Amino acid sequence: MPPQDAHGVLGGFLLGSTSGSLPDWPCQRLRAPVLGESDGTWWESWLAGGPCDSGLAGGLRWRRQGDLLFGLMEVDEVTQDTAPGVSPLEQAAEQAYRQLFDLLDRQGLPHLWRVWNYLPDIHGQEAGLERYRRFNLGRARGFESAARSVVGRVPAACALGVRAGPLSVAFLAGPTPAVPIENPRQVSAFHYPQAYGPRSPTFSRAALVHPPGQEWLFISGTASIVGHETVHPGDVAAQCHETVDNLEAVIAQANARRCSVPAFCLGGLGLRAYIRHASDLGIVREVLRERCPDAPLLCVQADVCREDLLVEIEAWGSLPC
Ligand code: 3EB
Repeated sequence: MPPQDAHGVLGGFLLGSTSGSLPDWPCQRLRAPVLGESDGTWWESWLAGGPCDSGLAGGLRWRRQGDLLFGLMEVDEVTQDTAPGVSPLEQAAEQAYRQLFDLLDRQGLPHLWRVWNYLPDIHGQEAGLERYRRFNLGRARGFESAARSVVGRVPAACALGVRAGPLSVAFLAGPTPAVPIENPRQVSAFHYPQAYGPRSPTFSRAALVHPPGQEWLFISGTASIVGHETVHPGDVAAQCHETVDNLEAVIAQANARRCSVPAFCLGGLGLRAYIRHASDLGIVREVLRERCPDAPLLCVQADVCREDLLVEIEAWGSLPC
């Protein structure tokens, strides 16, 4: 059953299988198997805590409570009328981000805090380029057409391959800039060399954001990358340890910039792990049980955006401030 709240739900996610109908709030549906949960279905929602405004604009569904906005844009690639030399996915990504930024401007909430990107067949080829790289081309163009920077002040994000469905982009935005956080162990993704595609991915390693009286930390999808290179190819346990080292490095950077009195720590964050091979679930859980036994963990089967990455972990936490 979709979660309900007396004051309403701002938006959220449905992961795994469902036969029922979708709720009336914007719900990002991930066609990705939930691993190790008994009925294979997982709901997550952002509670609104008060009356919401909502709307539908050019296929983008949104809901707003106070100065917090959740939106969901799903773009069917097959209905794309593409310009010459632009692939359908690239066009879909550009369109999704254009509409997203249009909405932010209309709502007077210009700051994009966190984006969740999902697409089918992420490693497939489209017009001679891997689809994830096509997505990066379209995303970067969407940022630029809305006069947003593609380096530095960019949101926290994830981008994963799922089994089916449209290009799906969900987001949270607010009235204040996010404080972007980078990882000193890694080259910033927006500065990845051309070897990873003609346009770099547009995300920061984490973002600190400040709803009234609170400080939220969004850590982007984090993987076994040091510098710009994948380390420990083929070794899921070692990739998991390296990923946790990266998460800890990002948390340390975030803590140096935080305003809350208590510090963020890994055990106090909620984790979502994307696992390429469902058969690796046991190993991933074992490493995470050893490194951060207190952190709530949801595991999902999905394709991480480099073929040699076996696992990716994202995190979210909140403190009073
Ligand atoms: C990486 O560190 C792994 O394209 O939005 C992580 C988080 C990754 C976000 C994105 C990609 C994205 O490069 C992949």
